[in-house]
Amino acid sequence: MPDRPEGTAIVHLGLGNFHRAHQAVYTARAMAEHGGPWGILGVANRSRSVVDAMLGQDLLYGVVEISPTGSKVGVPGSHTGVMVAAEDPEGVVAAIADPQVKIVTVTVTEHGYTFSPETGTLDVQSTSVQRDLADERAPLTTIGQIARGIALRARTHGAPITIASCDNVLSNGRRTGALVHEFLERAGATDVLDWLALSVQFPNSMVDRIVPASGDLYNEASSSALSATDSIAVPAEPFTMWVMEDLFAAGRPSWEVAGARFTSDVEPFELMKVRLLNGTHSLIAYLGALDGKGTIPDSTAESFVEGAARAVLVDEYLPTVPVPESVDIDDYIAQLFVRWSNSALGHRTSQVGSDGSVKLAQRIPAPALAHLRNGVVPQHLSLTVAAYLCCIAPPQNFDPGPHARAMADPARPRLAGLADSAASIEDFVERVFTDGDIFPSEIGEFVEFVSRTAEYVDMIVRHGPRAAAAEAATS
Ligand code: CS2
Repeated sequence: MPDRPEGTAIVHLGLGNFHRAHQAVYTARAMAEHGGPWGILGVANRSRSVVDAMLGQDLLYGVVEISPTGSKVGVPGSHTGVMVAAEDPEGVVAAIADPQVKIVTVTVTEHGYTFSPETGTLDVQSTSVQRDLADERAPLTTIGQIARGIALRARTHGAPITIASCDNVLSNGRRTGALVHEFLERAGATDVLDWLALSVQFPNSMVDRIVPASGDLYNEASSSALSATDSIAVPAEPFTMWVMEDLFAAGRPSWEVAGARFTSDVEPFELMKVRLLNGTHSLIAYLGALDGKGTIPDSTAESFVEGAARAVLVDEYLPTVPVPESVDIDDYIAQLFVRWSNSALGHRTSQVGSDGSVKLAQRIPAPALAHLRNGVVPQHLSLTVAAYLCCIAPPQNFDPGPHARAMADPARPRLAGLADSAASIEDFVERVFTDGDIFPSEIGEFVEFVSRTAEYVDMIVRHGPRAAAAEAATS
């Protein structure tokens, strides 16, 4: 079993599987090698389940690394405490303001940043954002918690701190910094803005590891490897990557001993990952789900899905990515297909397809606009949007199947409203681009992209995803 960390210098917001199989593992290795006070206070947003289980397991759990040739279990042991933000928001603010804390890491998914996908600024239409702006005591949004914690730090001791976003949001650090700044300004906390500029760093980062949902199978594997009951084992693929800017206001663990890379220019890594991996992942999930497939490997095994994935990746995403010099792109792409085919991992299409309204905003608009401005309609990006709409807001009389129905998405009611009141599929798709609050309005101005997307929706509804993918392949 790992040694207990020497202190708690990290607060982590978002105690989900990804954090537990990624940052927690890098931090444990760094502490095993070099020691340090880098224990993690893990903050779950709402749910008690992982928190209770961790408390019952001495804060330990197994990471079950799964490859088609077998699995191995590791125990990171980097947590020193756990709590639920919704039950104790003041406690979260106090933890961020604690002078011993040097870093706040964040994995709250794209959805957790409460920004408008259309404008990229704070979503002031959201009632939780409005509430957090008006009442400084018990913030419930992540940006509100960080902003209030930072303000308390500034007004009490002023020790510097780093806020490290680890989500698949482009320029995640800079974006978080801008949202925190905007929050403090709107909340009238302008007295702390100078301190914020001087004493808080928001490094950009690219994070990567496929981490499916937990399950009994993994708990059993972990429990038998550890000879102790583990009810919250995290499954993960062997591949893992973390590239970040070395901008830490108050030091950091030596994450490089676990393979993390530090660079002054993370953007090419972010673009490569968010477009080639995540963008293509979305298309695989939506086409696969519409074809009745429950998992990403089962979907990728269908040649029409594999073909569409390759086309969107190579022909439409890749030309928009400045490939980092240190990356052999052919290897990287080959590895992606191997990772997506890891059938032992069983990553669900419903998991990757969830929250598409916020994920697609990171993945589609910039590459689509790059092609559209060159006079080219990117067929597979259009197909991605169409397949997404068929899954989340299916036209009447179209059943997208159980895997699409299992996808969670905050935009479901809004899109369903647009679908119900639309005069036709074309009218619906037009309104998604103009009133859907998913894509920047500029995309909707390219009428050929909008009408192509409507044609793909129509094709999926009438003839299924295979026919739509065949059409995209020949267009
Ligand atoms: C996936 C990601 O759910 C999704 O949208 O594309 O969670 C993906 O598995 C990770 O980003 C891999 O690092």
